[in-house]
Amino acid sequence: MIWLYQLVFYGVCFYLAESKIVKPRQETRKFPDGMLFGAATAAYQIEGAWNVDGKSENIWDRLSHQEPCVIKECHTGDIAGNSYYSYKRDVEMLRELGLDFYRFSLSWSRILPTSFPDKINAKGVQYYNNLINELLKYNIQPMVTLYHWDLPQKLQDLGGWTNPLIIDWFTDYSRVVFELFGDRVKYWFTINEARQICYEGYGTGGLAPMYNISGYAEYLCYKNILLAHAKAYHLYNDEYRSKQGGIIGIVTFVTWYEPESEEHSEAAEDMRQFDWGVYANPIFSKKGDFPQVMKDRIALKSMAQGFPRSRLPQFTPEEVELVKGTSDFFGLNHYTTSLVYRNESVNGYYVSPSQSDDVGVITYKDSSWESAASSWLKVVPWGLYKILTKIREDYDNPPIFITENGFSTLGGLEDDRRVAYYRNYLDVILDAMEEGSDIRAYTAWSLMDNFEWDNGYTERFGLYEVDYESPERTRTPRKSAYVYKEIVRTHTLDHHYEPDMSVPITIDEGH
Ligand code: PNW
Repeated sequence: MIWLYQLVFYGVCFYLAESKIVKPRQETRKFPDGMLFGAATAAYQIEGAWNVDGKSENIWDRLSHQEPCVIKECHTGDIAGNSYYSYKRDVEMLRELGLDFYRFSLSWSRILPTSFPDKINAKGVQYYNNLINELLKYNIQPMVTLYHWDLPQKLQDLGGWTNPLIIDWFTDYSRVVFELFGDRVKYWFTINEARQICYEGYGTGGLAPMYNISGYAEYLCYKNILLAHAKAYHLYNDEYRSKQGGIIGIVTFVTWYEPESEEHSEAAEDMRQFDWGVYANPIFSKKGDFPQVMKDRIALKSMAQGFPRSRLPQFTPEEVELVKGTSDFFGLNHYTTSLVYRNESVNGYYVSPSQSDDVGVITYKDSSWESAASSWLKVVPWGLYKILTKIREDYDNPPIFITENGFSTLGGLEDDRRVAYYRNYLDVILDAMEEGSDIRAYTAWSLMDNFEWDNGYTERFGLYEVDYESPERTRTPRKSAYVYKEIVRTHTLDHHYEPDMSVPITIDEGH
């Protein structure tokens, strides 16, 4: 009789596991040995020293000094995390965590104060040489972003990313950077989050330079930024790759858009294409070019609105070829998920023309989803799983570098909700890997608290807390730092590991 019960019991367990109703989440799961773990920051968010040693003004300096102030609590990046002076402590933190790499960005206006290569600022270069050499001394790979939002102000005065000349300006800057640092830097990211630069910077006014010219300016930016990226890629590929031996790609901000219900699945796909397919399709798809739905929709609307041509500029066939395939990996920044439903009618809800009107959907977050301190950041791990699956299927399973993922709080060392966020997102990364996704690297955003753009220092993303009251901007590890360290050390995800925070975090042997 017992055997019959046992048979039924195991049968039920097997059914539940197979049907994924119950996922065996309690076991400890292992990452492959070769998987790289790191943490990220960006120049303007941590460096400070905004006007010393020859650095010139960039668009975030200008914006944060504007009066009346537009940044929360009138914060600026003038001192930020003071990393221009504290970079040795930053590297020490990376060693404490036992990380394989550090993703940081270069300040264009620190290296080229005129914006152009006529003058190279030796002191700015020295800072990055010091940082890179300090990292390499401890076997930590520098992964370097050329552009993380801090455009030299002079180039903005000339139209910034809406002026096609920026394709050359960015390529010239890239050449300087490959020449200066390429002997030691083997991982390059051209552009961080073109979506935020173009759509938030020129379309909706959320980020510097805070233009509000949606339906037009961001579309100019999309084309220019893709071409600038592609030219920098080809420059590296043709002139530096063989002698320097690194890899290079772009970093795309990917939100998962889930249809509110089955009938809105086309609306959700439209939104994905307008939001990030706009960068991924030209680079990673077989056909290249902007997504067809964008080309068709914007052309149609433009005609109806009385424009003589589409507001979305076209790529020539040569440009399509130039952009296609220009990333050695998919650099993926991911934080959150939104719900979508179709809404064709503008009815005063959206101005027309605008990108929102062009895409014709409404997005929102489920009120039951757990929220971070950032209002846009809701905890939805299955969204990342769906993204990883879609990238694998749509773009022929490219190698993926997760270049950012993280959670914001209002501060405090006991950051259990950040710990849970990391564990739950890493769990779905393992799910996707088991199903064939080629994920090579994972990057926590952020190594430490930093200037969270228009939110100043109010929202905290750091594994290390920064004390903005202390002149040296003292850094203290949070619970998440202890937990991340253990994940990296063991290459294992153990949901039950509890660190002893009374023991100081120290550098393990070999780091
Ligand atoms: C990314 N949003 O930015 C950036 O790469 C980082 O510099 C930034 O600190 C980090 O994510 C955390 O925000 C975003 O409002 C900023 O949707 C805002 C949004 C998305 C990404």
